[in-house]
Amino acid sequence: MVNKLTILKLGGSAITKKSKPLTFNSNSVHKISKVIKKFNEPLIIVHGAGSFGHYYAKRYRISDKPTTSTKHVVKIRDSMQLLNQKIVKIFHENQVNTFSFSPTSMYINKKIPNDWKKILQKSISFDLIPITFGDVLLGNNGFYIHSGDLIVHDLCKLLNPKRVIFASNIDGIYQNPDDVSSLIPIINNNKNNLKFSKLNYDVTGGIKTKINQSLKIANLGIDVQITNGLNSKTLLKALRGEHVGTIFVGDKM
Ligand code: IP8
Repeated sequence: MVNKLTILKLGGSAITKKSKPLTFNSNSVHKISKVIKKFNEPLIIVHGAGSFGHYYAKRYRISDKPTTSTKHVVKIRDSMQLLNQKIVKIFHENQVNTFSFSPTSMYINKKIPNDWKKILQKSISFDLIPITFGDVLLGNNGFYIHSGDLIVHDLCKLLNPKRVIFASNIDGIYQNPDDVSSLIPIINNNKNNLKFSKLNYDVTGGIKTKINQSLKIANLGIDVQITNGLNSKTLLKALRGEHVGTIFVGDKM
């Protein structure tokens, strides 16, 4: 069962309106849930924070340094739980049965303990889709932001899925983001055919992180596909293993 598993990361840009604080994209989540309904294979979903958690993380300037402020922690946690509830509610309305886990319950000392392998596999064997999300976690120096992308990487180490899909609001990785014809179809990790320095991206943007995480997962021997979660057709194709967007070919280093 395990190697049939797909992990889907729903980026914040596919589930919230990123430019408007605390604004949920219910239309998009309805469409995504209909795609998932058609995909009858073992699945785990991790979702991002979008204009919910990231709004507060930026406002309180704790995106990359821990906080000890209870007010900050409460605001972020509340916003992420609210976002998760909104997503799960729409999934359930569309008969996509999920089982939601808070990352605070999954992590001990920045790791997901092995026992979670059984818990997740068992949930999947009951035809449930485990769902979790980027959140604020307790570390040694206070609470810190833990991205859903890192959770995907940790789940890959634990469960060795056959494929990871990152669905956001872009069709894939472009050599030049202003030129739609420059989409990179395949990134072969070992051949290092991706030259970061040549990519015309703002290094502080989310794409650079996405590329780094995708490379790390591909290094575990798992294929990673970047696709557009706002496009139902390509999302379903990606889930079914058809080549859309950009594929990072899994290859153990
Ligand atoms: O959107 C970030 O998760 P991401 C989590 O997956 C918070 O990077 C709370 C900002």
